[in-house]
Amino acid sequence: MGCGPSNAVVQWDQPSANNASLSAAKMGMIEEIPADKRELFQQFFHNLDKNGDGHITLEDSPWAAPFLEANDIDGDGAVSLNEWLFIAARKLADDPDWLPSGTGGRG
Ligand SMILES: [Ca+2]
Ligand SMILES: [Ca+2]
Repeated sequence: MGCGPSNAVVQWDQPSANNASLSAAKMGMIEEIPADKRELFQQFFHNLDKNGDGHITLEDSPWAAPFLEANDIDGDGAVSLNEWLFIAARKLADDPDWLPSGTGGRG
């Protein structure tokens, strides 16, 4: 009868093949981010990703330029969620209380 074959669920928060530009070691650092902070970082990322395509690029906003410079590990002109989480993990390793500041300036 009417059995619809629709199981296509996109799991953006799982490291997937086309988002795996980071080495296993780097992914390991991401794994070590405490769950609550990780959620916060993901939220931060998605706030910055204005067009919601899963990458921070200049298309999202002019402020993205310095963000790209600081966080674009593989130099492809976009910061993926994994890249951002890795940077965040590195910051956390230095300072366990580190939090991303300001989401796009004041005013
Ligand atoms: Ca974007
Ligand atoms: Ca990149």
